[in-house]
Amino acid sequence: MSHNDILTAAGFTGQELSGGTLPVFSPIDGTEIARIMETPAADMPAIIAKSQEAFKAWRKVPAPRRGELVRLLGEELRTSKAELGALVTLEAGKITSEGLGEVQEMIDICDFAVGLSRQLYGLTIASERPGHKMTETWHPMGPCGIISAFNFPVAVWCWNTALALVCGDPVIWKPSEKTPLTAIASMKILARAIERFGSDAPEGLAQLVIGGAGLGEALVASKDVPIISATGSTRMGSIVGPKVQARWGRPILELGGNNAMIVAPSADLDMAVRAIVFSAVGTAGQRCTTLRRLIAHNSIREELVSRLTKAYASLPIGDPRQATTLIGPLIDQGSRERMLAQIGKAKAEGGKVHGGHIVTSNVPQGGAYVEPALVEMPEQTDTVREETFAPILYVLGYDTLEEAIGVQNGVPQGLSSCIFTLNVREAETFLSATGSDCGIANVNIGPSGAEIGGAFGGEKETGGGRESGSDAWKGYMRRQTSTVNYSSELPLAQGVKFDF
Ligand code: UN1
Repeated sequence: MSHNDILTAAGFTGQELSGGTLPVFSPIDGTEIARIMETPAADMPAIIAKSQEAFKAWRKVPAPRRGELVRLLGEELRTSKAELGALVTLEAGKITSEGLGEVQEMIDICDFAVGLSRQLYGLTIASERPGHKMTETWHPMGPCGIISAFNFPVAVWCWNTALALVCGDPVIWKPSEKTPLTAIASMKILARAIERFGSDAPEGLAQLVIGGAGLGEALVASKDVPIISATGSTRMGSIVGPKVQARWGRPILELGGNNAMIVAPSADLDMAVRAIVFSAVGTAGQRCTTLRRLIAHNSIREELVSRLTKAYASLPIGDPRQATTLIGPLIDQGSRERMLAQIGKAKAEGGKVHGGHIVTSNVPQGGAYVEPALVEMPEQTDTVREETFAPILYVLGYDTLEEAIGVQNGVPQGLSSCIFTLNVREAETFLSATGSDCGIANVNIGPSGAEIGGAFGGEKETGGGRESGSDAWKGYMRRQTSTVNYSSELPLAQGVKFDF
């Protein structure tokens, strides 16, 4: 499909796509596909005030009824999956299957949140006093600001929005400046769900702001936006986190990853190779969960590298709209320059580089296409410790599992990790308190492509936030502990006497 066909199928009119100030480019060929209107920074106070108004109404709607809106959103997403998936491909450059997969991730989290809307369980707690009852209840928290990145332009919004909505919180979304069209299209899909849902949904329940960092700063600075869920670089998070905390807001941060795989001597190498290739080069290495470090036992390291270089050479690189393509473009030329610069630095540190060249033949001109790089390193250098948002896989060797776990944990980031082994002692050690220090630790599965049912996020410079499944919903609500005295006495806790 041509650029225009994709835009039209996603419901855009010519008028919406022109006359604004924010240029939008397709990474497929670098062409400008729209110039859209930006939200004036001066509008932010009114937008936040509207969200606060919406909160006053939405928190009174029973949670299962709030879940009905999310159910309808899931239904609308099912209907629009092909069109939105294609738009993700056009605007973010993801291959077709991954564009569709991203929309599926939205649908999945909607399903999860619908169930959750009837399960926002609190606790009853044994009171030490006679005739007393203690309970813990979860209440809506208030507007949730969502700052999302280009690489998962819609799924991350949906993780946050589906949970926030069932939890009783309105949302204000500031997407990446590189991917505003997928955001506008997602909001149209949500608008259709709201239309069907009816008047229980207050105006301003979900708002979108389009433009630069100033808009995000307004959300981050406002006491009226108690939750800020931000996905992006560690640099961004190191600014956002402290600012939100300084005004006693709650940051949910999902920042950089530098994800590793340990390949042990007993590993099923055929499976490991498949997992490595998908997680290192899928999404052109632009997932926060992308495999960036391969820690291979020295007895199998050479064989693994030789299998991988062969596999890498066979990967179809090109137009992400073609069904056979596995590696699409990087988001832009700047990204490609950063990749090449990091490869140069790794070389200077003693790295032996396979691949990593610019690709210009058999790809659409104007896009930033690259061969994925495999870089054998003598040790875990400064360059290896940095996250580069591109398909560079550093290969390191090890002799003992303890050493491998040390290397795995020896980076500032702590998002995802995995081990390939058939040895239960090694697997369980890796998952134990002395094993991986990451938020996600897998066995015989790569580090990327997590299901929505688990809590998603990581430690250290990854920011500590959790989104998506498990009990991540608690991050979107406030906890209230209540003690009710149904006796006719007034005993004090801890046996304190205060008679007068
Ligand atoms: C991200 O790259 O910001 O686990 C999110 C994964 C996806 C989500 C990635 N489910 O790779």
